[in-house]
Amino acid sequence: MRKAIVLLFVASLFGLSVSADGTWLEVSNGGFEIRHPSTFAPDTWPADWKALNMGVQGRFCDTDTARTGLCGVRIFATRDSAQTLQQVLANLPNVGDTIELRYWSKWDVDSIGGAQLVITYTDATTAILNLNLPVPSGVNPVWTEFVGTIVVTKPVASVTVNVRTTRRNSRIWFDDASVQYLPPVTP
Ligand SMILES: [Ca+2]
Repeated sequence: MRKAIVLLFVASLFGLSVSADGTWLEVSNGGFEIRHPSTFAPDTWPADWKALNMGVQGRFCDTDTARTGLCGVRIFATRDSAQTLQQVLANLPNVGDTIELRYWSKWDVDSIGGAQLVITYTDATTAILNLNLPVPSGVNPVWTEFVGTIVVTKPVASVTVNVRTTRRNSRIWFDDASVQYLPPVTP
């Protein structure tokens, strides 16, 4: 029991997440608590996430962005195209597993976006789970949780998580993104 508590404490220190049953979740730095080691300015990007097509007005880790811990992330769209933080997951699920994607978000007026899970199978086909904000969304200043699941039907080559916004001048805040692989329930 004490070991579990220490593990939880260490995990929270490093921004990792542990599910209620103590298993490790698949997203690294899903709480956005760890800054990229090469960064030097206060508004640069979180570790383990790759910024794609990102405008300079995104914001990482300040009192404006955190739902839990000290940090979250805000994406400010400067173009009408997807602006994304992306992470390719290190572990792969098995055939028959259910993948559960969760994140928390709040957003500015007319934001379009959310989180997306992209599964690429070894036969080169893909399955995509989109957890988008309600549209038209208006303003939602309250942190809101989104949860979605998808079942793995074939051997998997890669799993990628994207958090993104796609409309110019929209702002979306993210925190506590997680992915869990849930094995089939045996009777
Ligand atoms: Ca956080």
